[in-house]
Amino acid sequence: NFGILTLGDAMITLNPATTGPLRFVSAFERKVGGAELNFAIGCARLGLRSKWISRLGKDEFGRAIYTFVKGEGVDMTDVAMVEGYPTSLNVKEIREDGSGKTFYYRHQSPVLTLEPEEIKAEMFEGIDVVHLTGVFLAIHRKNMDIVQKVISIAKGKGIIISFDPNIRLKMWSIEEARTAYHTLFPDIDILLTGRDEIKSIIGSDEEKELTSLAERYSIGQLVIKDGADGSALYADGQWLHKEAFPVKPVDTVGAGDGFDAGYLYSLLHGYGPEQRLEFANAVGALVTTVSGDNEGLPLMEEVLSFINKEAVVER
Ligand code: KDG
Repeated sequence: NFGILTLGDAMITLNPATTGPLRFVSAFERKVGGAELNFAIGCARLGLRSKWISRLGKDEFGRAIYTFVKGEGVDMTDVAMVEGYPTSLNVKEIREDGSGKTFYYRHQSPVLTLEPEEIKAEMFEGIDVVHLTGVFLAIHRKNMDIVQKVISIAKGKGIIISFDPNIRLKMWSIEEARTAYHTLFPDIDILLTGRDEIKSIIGSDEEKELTSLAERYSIGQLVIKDGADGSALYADGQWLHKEAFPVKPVDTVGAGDGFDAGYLYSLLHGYGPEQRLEFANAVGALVTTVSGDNEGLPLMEEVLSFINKEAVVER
């Protein structure tokens, strides 16, 4: 079986019980979130060996996340619980159309205790893809050193490097984000990014500009996530588009993480370019049909029956 590795912060997500502006919401459901963690869970549900490097607070919320993630079958060998840093918190606001806003309480994130020296070659055993995202980079400037250590070990072992900018302008400025992304682009094999996101990074989402980004940095696969408009891939000198599956979204948060998991799963399993986009679109679409950042991440059989429009026997 194939193995993927990612690293990043986890959060307790407080999901509003009602839609509308947060200041009028008085009841919440306690859930779990974090972009890289959602991705790791998505990979595990699809059946990949999924490893997540992280730090959690040594507190009740940290314990809740630990148990939940372990239950999802994610390899947590390199997740430690640390004193003095509370587990991060994310309070969500959800509007009637499923779109959302995020309010972070993560200024003292436990991942701040992670040091580059703790990243060791043996953590990469059996790993085929390393998936990094901009959220981890946005937490603290020093995380760039950790990411570069990860990349240098991975490259030495011939591991594929995948990157999702996952821009979070509540956590850093567009200028800081751009500088960090451009530092990493030369090392990236697969770039998975949202259309609006890449537009804010390079100033355009025109095919010509996107092509020259991929060519300039030798990014072998540039994947554009376009939500309800599907997705596109630039690889081997060609563009390919795939339409989205029509769904009624209830919560779009986490769909991009699911898409990434679906794309990398299908790549590792030898799917062709069009099938990769179709599979990733399906995973992303399914995520939006369930409330929560990762509850909608599908099992393999759910993706297949969704794509093949099979009737599911419920009782
Ligand atoms: O991609 C989904 C994540 O954004 C969510 O689970 C939590 O905002 C979050 C983050 O920064 O990881």
